Amino acid sequence: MEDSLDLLRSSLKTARCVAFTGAGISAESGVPTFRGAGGLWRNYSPERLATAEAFSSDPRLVWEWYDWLRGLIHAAQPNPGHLALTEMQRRAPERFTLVTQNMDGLHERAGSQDVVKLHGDIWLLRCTQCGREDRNERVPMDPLPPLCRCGGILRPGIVWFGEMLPTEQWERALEAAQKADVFMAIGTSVTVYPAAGLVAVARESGARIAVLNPDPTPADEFAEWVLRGPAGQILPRLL
Ligand code: BJW
Ligand code: ZN
Repeated sequence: MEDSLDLLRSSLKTARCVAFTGAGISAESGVPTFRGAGGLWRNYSPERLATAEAFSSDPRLVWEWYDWLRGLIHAAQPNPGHLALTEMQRRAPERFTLVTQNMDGLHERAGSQDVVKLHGDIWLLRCTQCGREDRNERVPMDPLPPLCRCGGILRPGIVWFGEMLPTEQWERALEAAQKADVFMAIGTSVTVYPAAGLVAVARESGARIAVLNPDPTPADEFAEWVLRGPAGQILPRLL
């Protein structure tokens, strides 16, 4: 592990780098991951809560879930993993792109800039009737479901299963993956597409892959560096 860390650290000094993060980077902030031990979806089924169909059939039930999650995220703080990525970007902004699947906003709260957000933002609300989008950080939300000034029901501005990723964000992520020399998959199970496909895009475009995760992932077989452990401990050691 030490050797791997040293080699990756020295490659990062000159490489064009993409940090591709998932729920695992926020685990040490107390935000549960989706899958795996302690994952949210061991007890709650994604089909019941994370689709547009579930939302239109029972918006209040789905909102009760996200209201709970917003409360939990609101109380959380960025951890040393988020802060290390902010520092990497600060040192070489022209060579560094942060692409996240997370909707919790902890990267921004850690000071990261221009974060490419593939799965939306839990603090953005979008009207299902007029499309108006507003930032809303109220915790807890009242009433549930929240209503737009046009009377339409507001939904969280996140990407549910079966929905398209935001086009501009996806294109930025693709371009960054294609241009990367080093692509780090951090705290993600690399199972949800199309985001997970960025690892293969980067690799086919010539990037060297690093995986930072306490558990195995499907990206490990392509990886030059597999660093097993919590992101909050590994990332600061790459600085
Ligand atoms: C640590 C740690 C520590 C723990 N340190 N690590 C191609 C092939 C197959 C399927 C599809 C495909 N294309 C599309 C699909 C369907 C679907 C999909 O991918 N399904 C798969 C599950 C099979 N994809 C979609 O539907 C996407 N849309 C789409 O493709 O549109 C086109 C289309 C339109 C119409 C019809 C068909 C296609 C949209 C995907 C949206 C995902 N949204 C969610 C949020 C749900 C709502 C909510 O938030 O409640 O995004 S799902 C959920 O998973 C969330 C995450 O961003 C995403 C990824 O999860 P992530 O981040 O990897 O977390 P975990 O929990 O899986 O893993 C955590 C990891 O951390 C683990 O590995 C731990 O070991 C590790 N860890 N502690 C570091 N301290
Ligand atoms: Zn509206």
